[in-house]
Amino acid sequence: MTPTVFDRPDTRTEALPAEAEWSRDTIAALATPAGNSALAVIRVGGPASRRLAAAIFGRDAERLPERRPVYGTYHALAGAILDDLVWTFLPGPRTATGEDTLELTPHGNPLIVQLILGDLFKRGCRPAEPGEFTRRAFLAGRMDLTQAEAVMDLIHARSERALAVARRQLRGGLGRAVEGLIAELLVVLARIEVYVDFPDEDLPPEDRGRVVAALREVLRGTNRLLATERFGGVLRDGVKTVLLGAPNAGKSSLLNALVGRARALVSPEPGTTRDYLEERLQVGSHLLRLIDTAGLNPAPRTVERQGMAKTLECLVEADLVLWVVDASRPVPDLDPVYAEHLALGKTLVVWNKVDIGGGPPPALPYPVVSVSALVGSGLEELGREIERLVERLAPDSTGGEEVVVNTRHAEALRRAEVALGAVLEGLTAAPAAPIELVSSDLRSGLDALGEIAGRVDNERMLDALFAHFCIGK
Ligand SMILES: Nc1nc2c(ncn2[C@@H]2O[C@H](COP(=O)(O)OP(=O)(O)OP(=O)(O)O)[C@@H](O)[C@H]2O)c(=O)[nH]1
Ligand SMILES: [Mg+2]
Repeated sequence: MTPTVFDRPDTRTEALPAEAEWSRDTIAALATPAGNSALAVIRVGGPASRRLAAAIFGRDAERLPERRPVYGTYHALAGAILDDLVWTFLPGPRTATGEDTLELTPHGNPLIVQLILGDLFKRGCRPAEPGEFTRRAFLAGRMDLTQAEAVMDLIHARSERALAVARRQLRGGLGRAVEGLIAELLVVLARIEVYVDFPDEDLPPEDRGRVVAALREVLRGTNRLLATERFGGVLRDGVKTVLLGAPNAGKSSLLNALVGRARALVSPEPGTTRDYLEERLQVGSHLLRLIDTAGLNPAPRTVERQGMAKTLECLVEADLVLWVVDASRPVPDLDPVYAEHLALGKTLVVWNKVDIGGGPPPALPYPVVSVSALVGSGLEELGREIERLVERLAPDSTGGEEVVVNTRHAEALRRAEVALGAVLEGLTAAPAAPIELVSSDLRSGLDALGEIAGRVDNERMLDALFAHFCIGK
């Protein structure tokens, strides 16, 4: 018996009619920040866009200039002139949302913007919800959910590296990776489903072998994706970098030297920094959250002890540790409580005070960079070394384009993993689990993966997701 290829219906298209009903109104919003600026951008989207453009600019709706900017005068419904501006009419379906779209670029005065928006609402537009334009693009099948999320990542990215990853995701990198796994699982499902209707027949050994091998492959794939979650956090929030070391080693001086101003208190007295403090800075293509901490005193007083407890909290969550060591003094022993968090791939020794320092850097298992926080020497080298280490936190992108998952994707991947693990167990147990059970677990795994790209129609999930967007996007 040859298994037939089982093709799941695409729930996206099934969901469309109802959604189209919901999105039939024409929406309008300011797409640029509120405030005074040279120009502002107002976006109008929906079926009334053509009629609106014609009415506002006194044109024939059937002979509207399309896809090119036109200079015109905005006439409000009441007859007043609101601004001279450039407008562009984009007929659907070849637009971001698939709908007719009108873009207005008035002067960037909040009053003008308010008057124009007020007029548009009087003419029957509705204020757009946050992310509603992108949501319409998603519902129109213009992009999958990972791409919609990438739009927001692109807007909020705070480092070049985060931008690059968002751009790749917008191009569909992550979507393709997940679709690849789904395609493999569909073949597996097809092989299994054939036997659901024939309860007396068991899965032949060669089929079972192939199915098990394919499942293991998919599980490896989900694992690879899950391993990128941490780097996703690094891209989103910055690299949590902790300055660690003995009192007076020069941690605060180094923070100041790196951020280029006297942010932290510095003094020859040990124990100056009591509470940790954080500063953001760009290093190469990365954003660093640099955290200065209380020095590690082997014999601390009460307040110092409290400070050191906070240091430990920071250390546990650190992506990167800069262990600052005073070069003019013997290398201090690190308390094992702290030392155990200095993992090899994420620790850098900063051999500070080389301007007065004695010998060469000691032989330590970590890379060492010689600097003088006071004079400002060695900082470029330190930056390069930091960048090299951060890049090592990036997931291994061999064998394909780099993709990075966010918390929502990871949560779905973990559910897929559990379901597929159950499938594997069911197939390899003796006696094997009933094929209906195996197939039902497999479908749960497929559903979980489908959620990543938004194949599953889940109104509440979409509401929650798009609520984080900006209005006008
Ligand atoms: N010569 C020299 N002195 C330095 C250098 N870096 C820091 N110092 C001095 O070392 C002393 C301590 O510097 P801090 O930056 O306060 O050291 P810290 O590690 O933050 O110390 P705590 O906050 O007490 O843990 C100050 O007097 C600094 O001026 C350096 O590169 N060369
Ligand atoms: Mg300090």
